[in-house]
Amino acid sequence: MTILTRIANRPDALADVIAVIDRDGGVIVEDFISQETLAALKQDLLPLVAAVDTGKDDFFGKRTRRLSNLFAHTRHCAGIVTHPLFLEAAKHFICVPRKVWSGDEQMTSSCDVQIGVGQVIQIGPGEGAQPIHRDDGAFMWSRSYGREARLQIMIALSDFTRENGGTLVIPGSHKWDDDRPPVMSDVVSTEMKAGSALLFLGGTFHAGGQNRTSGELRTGLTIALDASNVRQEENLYLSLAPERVAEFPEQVQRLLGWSTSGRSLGWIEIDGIQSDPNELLARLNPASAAALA
Ligand SMILES: O=C(O)CCC(=O)C(=O)O
Ligand SMILES: [Fe+2]
Repeated sequence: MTILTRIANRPDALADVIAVIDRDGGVIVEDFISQETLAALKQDLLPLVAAVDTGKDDFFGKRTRRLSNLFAHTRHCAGIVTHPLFLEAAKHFICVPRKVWSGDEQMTSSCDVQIGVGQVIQIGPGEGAQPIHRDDGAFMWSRSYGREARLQIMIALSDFTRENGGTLVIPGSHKWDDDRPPVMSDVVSTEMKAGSALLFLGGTFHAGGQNRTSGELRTGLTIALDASNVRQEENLYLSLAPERVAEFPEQVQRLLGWSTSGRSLGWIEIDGIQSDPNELLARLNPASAAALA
């Protein structure tokens, strides 16, 4: 396959969207947002993106800017996460019931979906291709589970082209086993107009593309809907005030969840950088700051 399948944004398109994602691991939905929403998102977010620093390594991109915490900056993401072609497709792939035992009773258990991350990703001229990866690698998800933990959307805020770094996708790779490596010769570029969107599974190999242009910014807005069971049982972020957490030794703070898992889960954006949340506590509690230093 050399191009991704495109589907028009119509209310009756859900079955087609699901069928193509099931087959290819990803699909382009054309005109996913209206031109008014596109303009409003750009107005709210692009000045903030311009103000953040670029990434510091090849994964985050030394010529790539990322703005997180999107719901703090704009109201226009609400219609994205509730759009039926995204939300219902996410539920279809993620909220697959399974049987669990409670005493001698076998019951059906399921999960919901929740927002796992939201980011504007702006790839600047001269940026190389990101290493090809599966985003559910952060959850240590395995293909052997036979189920998905994430459906992600990448909305084009600028046009996405092969030259400016349109997201690279390996169609069908959500069905590969854990040992099969991704290779560049299998990728296809996501080419779509501003306002259109790529939907892809957490198990689909993909990467930010190389920006070979001399002056074009490739700007995308991505949001992940994730399995809501991938979380702490007790919501300690709400039940303990940060000031209370800061009173404990750093080791306990981290056990309470104020930490990252690997480098990709549990981070908080501080000064435009995806940071260890323990840094926030360190600011509340100088003793903990000394321990971190
Ligand atoms: O910017 C893109 O097209 C994809 C970025 C990505 O996959 C990531 O940062 O995990
Ligand atoms: Fe990714």
